[in-house]
Amino acid sequence: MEKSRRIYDAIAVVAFVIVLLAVAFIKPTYNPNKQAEQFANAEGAYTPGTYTAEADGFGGKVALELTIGDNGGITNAVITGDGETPDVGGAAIPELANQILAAQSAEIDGVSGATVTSTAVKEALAAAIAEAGGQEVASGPKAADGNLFIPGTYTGTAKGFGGDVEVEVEVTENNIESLNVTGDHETENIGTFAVSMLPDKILAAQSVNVDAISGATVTSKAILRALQDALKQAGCDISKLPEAEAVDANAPKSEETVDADICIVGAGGAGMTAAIKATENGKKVVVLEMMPYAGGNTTKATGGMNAAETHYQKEQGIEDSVETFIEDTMEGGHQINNRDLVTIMAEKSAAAIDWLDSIGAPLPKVSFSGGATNQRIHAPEDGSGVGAFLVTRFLNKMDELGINVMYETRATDLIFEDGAVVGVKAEGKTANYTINAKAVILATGGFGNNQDMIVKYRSDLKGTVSTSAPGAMGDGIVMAEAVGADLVDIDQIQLHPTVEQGTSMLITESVRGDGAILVNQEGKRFTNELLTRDKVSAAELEQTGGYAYIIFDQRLRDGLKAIEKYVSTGITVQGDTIEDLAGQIDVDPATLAETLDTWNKAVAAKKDAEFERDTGMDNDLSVAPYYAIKIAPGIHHTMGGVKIDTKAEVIDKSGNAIPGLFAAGEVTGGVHGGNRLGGNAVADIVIFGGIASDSAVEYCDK
Ligand code: MEZ
Repeated sequence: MEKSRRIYDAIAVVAFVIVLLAVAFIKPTYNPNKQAEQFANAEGAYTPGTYTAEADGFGGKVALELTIGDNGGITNAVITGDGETPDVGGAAIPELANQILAAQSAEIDGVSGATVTSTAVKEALAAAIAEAGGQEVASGPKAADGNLFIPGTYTGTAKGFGGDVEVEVEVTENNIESLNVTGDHETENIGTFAVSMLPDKILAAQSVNVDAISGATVTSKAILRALQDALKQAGCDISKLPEAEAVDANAPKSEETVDADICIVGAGGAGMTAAIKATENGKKVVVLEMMPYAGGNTTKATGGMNAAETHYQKEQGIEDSVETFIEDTMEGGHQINNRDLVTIMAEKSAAAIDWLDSIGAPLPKVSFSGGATNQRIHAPEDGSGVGAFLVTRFLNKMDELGINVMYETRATDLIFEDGAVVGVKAEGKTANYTINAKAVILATGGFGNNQDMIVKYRSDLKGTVSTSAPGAMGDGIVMAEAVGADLVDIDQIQLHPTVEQGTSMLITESVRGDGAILVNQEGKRFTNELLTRDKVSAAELEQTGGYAYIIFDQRLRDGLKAIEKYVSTGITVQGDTIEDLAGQIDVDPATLAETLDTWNKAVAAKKDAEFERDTGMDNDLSVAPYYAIKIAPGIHHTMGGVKIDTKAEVIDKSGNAIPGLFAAGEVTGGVHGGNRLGGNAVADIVIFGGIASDSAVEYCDK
């Protein structure tokens, strides 16, 4: 008896210890059914069933199938997004599904570095939950019967492209009276257009059911989500708001004719420069723009504009010469550039900087960019992105001159009669246009956003992310070819080495020009960071995983306003110490600390024994906090295009100028050869935009 009691006691002690160990060591597993059960007990459960919704992701539609169990909680979330970048958005999908199950609501955090995919999932989730009779509506305030809203002013927020977007809406019982949208971190001249254009569409529709502003989808959708948030607070049942007006794609369009001296196709930097100059020279211009806003790829330009022998360089004691500019550009372009075009660009560059001064667009900050022997890239004083800065000023000047831009009007064909171009055919939303013009300037940009053309000319780049604006569809190249234009270097497509892959955001070369370094996943530098882009991109692709981190410090951030955008977009990792930063990016802390130490010594000695970098070494990286952005190469510039001569006349396959047809900017080939130098795109658009304009004016006067 005594013996069996002792055995009992021993078994009890062992069992107790096992239970204790189990409690201490077995991690509680996440149980969606349990969560759903808890949720079902909350007021206003979802309606059981399966709900599907989709939204635009990075590479196509992202679809969500949400299952609400019998108990009213979310029991399953299946996300598909075959077009998402595999290592970024694609990799984030399982985590996003887990977040939905854990949150049991539309409030998920998203995955940092996969912003676009996360935004799409959030959007689809909000729609699916709204359809499932989300608890927010059921348990929130309710407008009186027969009314849409509880009168008052309400504020809603949602995550946009660069940070929070806020909507303040004033409503009466059944009307949206006014709307105030703020989105200070949205991309200037892209997202900011949605901020200024969408409120009118919303007021006209009296609904959240309006189309996004094309090309500014992320910001548009954030505005609509923030509006929904505010209207729900106003007791609105969103499903009662007017549906979007059905657009009849087959509705007949009117046929309109417009007469002009010069028709400019494309309102990017080259087109706007040409329009301003031609108008100042007394010509009637019509500008066609396929997007709902101007700017094109110029809006995306960040670093600056190359120019030699400028008054800014002279005032700052920077020695440079037109000859060095030419040689750097030829060398960077693998000597296949058209030397005559390069020469005229370099020769006219200082005057172009003066012209920008004259229209209130000064670029006084001069620094280094890849492949440049001297400090030559000119940027706005505070280091903000050059493109948005110029587009704003070009638009102001065009307003002042009364230049008419026909937005959302896509040129389809050149009108070619008796061997000369005499106009353009275009399609608008409600009308087809015949633009009769004495001369036409093609300024349609490159084809970096047209996957079919990328694959046609460079199948190896299929699926590569692109920094190009949505309008970079190559239309000008196709139209010019149809009237016999010759093409040059059409397979020369530039990869920019520092592109954040989740957002396709370009991390400007100026970050390296101002002193940043690149390290691989092993925490080591692997190249001279300021070699030409083709070389740096190639070196990156050889590293583990084909990516790298760009590393900089607080001093560098303070001197370059463009960086604020990267921080507000959430793609930047910040560490109080180098070791802290290393831990966050999963790099060995001691190795990263040693890399920074070696680099700082090289900066002090002005000698980089490892990779012979000799530019962008004015400051070391020693002021905490420290920053990293994970980057890899992305398509940035299509260097080939329509063949032109030094008068920007388009050349046909027999080597003759096509009468009446001129071209400038990324639609052309020959200026940049096999690799464009950073800062030469803005030089190209301003200088050749001006040349095309002068030549077209002269042609009209003949
Ligand atoms: O000219 C460019 O493409 C450029 C300077 C880009 C950048 O890195 O900012």
